Amino acid sequence: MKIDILTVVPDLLEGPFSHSIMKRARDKGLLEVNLINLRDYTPLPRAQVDDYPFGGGAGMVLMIEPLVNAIETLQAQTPYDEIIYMTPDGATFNQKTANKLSLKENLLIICGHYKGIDERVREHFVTMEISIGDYVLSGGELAAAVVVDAIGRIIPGVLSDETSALTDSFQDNLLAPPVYTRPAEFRGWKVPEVLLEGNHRKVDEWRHEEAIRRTTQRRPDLMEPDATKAPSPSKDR
Ligand code: 6GU
Repeated sequence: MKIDILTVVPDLLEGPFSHSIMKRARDKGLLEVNLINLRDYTPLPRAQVDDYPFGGGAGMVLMIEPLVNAIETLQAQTPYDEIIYMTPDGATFNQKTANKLSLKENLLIICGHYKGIDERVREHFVTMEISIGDYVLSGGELAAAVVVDAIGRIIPGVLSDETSALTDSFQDNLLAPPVYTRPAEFRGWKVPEVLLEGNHRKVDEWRHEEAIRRTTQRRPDLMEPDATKAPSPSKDR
């Protein structure tokens, strides 16, 4: 899978995909992430990419010319399945959307900055608009990092234990159960006995019960009949 990310601050995105699981996905050739600097595509002097909003008001707007020049140049090389614009007024990102996007071949992600991008780019090029939650970030880059991480880790073959993404929180509308590792006792605090007994059926049962208990306590909204359509779960595991 290839993900191209169009941004005015590519430096912000160098870090997130160069470590841990994302690094492994890229090293294995399962995920290609390209950072594309919008400033390389402006026809304007001094690498200008933003301008004042028509009608006045605070903040700057990313201009249509560099954006369209970049998008069309990239489109000539890659048939994108989706052109995604990261924006707080987009649809809230969740596991279901991550699962769906992880099956695509080529994605282009556009990161807005300042006040956003010229609306005509959204009308004529963008196919999907994503927010990562109800708060405002100073740009789409950190949100794009979140989305690419969530997608990248579930690409088949990325996780060494193939089943481990399936047991994540949210994959079955349940939060994940508690986990423990050695030592079995620390300061008198003991690991649940069932995990030490080696009975895999009993372990599975215990984990399922704990997942239900945890979800009922913390996120009862996920347990509702329609939970697949629930607004984005915001808590990790
Ligand atoms: Cl995608 N962008 C910005 N700028 N702020 C956000 C967001 C995106 N999602 C939540 N807040």
